[in-house]
Amino acid sequence: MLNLLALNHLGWRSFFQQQLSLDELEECSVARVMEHHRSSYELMSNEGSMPLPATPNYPAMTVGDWVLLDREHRLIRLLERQSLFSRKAAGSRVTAQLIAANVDTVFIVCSMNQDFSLNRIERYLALAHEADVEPVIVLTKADLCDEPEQYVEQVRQLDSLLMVEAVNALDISSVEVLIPIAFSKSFS
Ligand SMILES: Nc1nc2c(ncn2[C@@H]2O[C@H](COP(=O)(O)OP(=O)(O)O)[C@@H](O)[C@H]2O)c(=O)[nH]1
Ligand SMILES: [Mg+2]
Repeated sequence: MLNLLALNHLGWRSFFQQQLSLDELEECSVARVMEHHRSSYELMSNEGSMPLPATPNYPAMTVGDWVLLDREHRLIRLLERQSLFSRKAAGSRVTAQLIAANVDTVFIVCSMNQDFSLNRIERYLALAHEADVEPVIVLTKADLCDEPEQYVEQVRQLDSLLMVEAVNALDISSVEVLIPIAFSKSFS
């Protein structure tokens, strides 16, 4: 039987649970891919971490993926992803290189000084949208900047619904505003 409380902390959601049959809920276990090595994956489940040796017939998996395992911790199947960051592999037109799966929120960080670039923020926003991941723009060095509002306004012009936070990254009480945003998708 799945220990849902522990799994929720690993990012388990109803979206994944709905992919399991009642028998699978009773008989199997689920785990999340934490690391991807050359010949194995490192998984985390509510029983702790465990290696999964890679075999050629496995589907392509990446960090963040959820897998269904049998009692002997063998792979039954890869669960459908809620989101996926990938890029075209170098030198290949067809193979995608998987970067991370099932990310809820991505923070796009840019400092409010001469390095500030609306174009760069837009490029990252496009990647987030392509991946189906909620973007949050984090503008740093608010303490060194005369008019942080002016930068926030520029970003808002891209998309009025976009979440934008101006912070002093060196001040915990300032960065704290990001905590509820990071966890807003948990337990849903
Ligand atoms: N005062 C202040 N310093 C910061 C802030 N964010 C980063 N730094 C410092 O700036 C330096 C470069 O940090 P980094 O995060 O790479 O910022 P970047 O300049 O945008 O690349 C480091 O010494 C950080 O400690 C901030 O919000 N306020
Ligand atoms: Mg830097």
